[in-house]
Amino acid sequence: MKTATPRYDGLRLEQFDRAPVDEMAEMRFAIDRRIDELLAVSGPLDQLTNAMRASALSAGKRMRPLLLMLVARDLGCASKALIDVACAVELVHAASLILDDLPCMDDASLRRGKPAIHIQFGEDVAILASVALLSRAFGVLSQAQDIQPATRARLVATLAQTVGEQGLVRGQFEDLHGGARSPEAIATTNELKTGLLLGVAVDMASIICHAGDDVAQQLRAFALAAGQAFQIKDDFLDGKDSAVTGKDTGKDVGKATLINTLGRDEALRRLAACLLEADRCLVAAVGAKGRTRQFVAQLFAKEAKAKRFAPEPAKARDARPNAQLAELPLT
Ligand code: GRG
Repeated sequence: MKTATPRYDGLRLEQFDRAPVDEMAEMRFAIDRRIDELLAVSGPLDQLTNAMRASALSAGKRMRPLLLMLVARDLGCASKALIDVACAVELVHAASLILDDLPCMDDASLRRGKPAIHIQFGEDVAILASVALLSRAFGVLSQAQDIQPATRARLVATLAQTVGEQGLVRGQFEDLHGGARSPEAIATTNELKTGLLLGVAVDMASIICHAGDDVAQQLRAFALAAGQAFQIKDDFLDGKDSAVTGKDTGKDVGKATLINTLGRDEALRRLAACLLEADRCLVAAVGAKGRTRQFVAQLFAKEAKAKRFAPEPAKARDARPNAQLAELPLT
């Protein structure tokens, strides 16, 4: 029996009083500029440094650091530590993408519209660059300014747990070695390899901003649900033209993904249900007018426009993002 697709009202962009596209563009710019500084050339400008910089500074969405900074903003917090902590999370993400693309893992040749790092610099340099980026991330965190030592230690421990044996690494291991498995097992893998890094971004915002336990829990639940939705969206991109996605096409053929296991319609239904849950938790944590909510709405604007995704009366379905928002690189 077919289940009805849940409606996700958080996707109606027009409900926000102002489209702070400049504010988000400024945040992105500040993140890129700070990563550029954090990876400044200290020794010779050799292939290792070039590979680290090419990976971290190439044209990604900066979703994780933006999430951290937007959640902090929604919590009314403007700590000077935020930008460095946000960049540390992005460095971990960059390190993970390098490893993910290696021939022994996903064997991808295209990333963010450019040859993968191992194609540009060789496998040996790619692995070393990944380890160096990971190490740099923890170094940045350990030196974050304007933050109590105990808080800093908590941030380091939280990120270490997220990356390690029970975190991203476990998720990648399951992805490579888990074989055919149930939708629930696939969702668990997705949570480990994608959700946890979004989760840690909002956890770190909660820690720095001294959010109460209830709010922190709702924010984490939001991030994990959004992570599930995002991984399904990412899986859908696998079938799209690489000129549009900047990634290889067809890497998921024969892989245990929710689309391959459940079919496209049911996967889309799950995506909508996860977004609905993410939105409910986010609104419960920081209210309906937050910037994070708008960011999520932008990320999923294309899905919101898909008729099958949110079958509802034409009037309520008018979810066209304004022209400025549509310009953001959100593929
Ligand atoms: C030791 C850091 C480390 C990791 C080891 C390789 C590995 C374990 C994990 C890989 C996990 C991985 C790559 C998951 C995919 C997550 C995902 C959906 C990536 C795409 O994220 P976007 O769309 O990418 O935010 P951009 O390019 O916009 O940054």
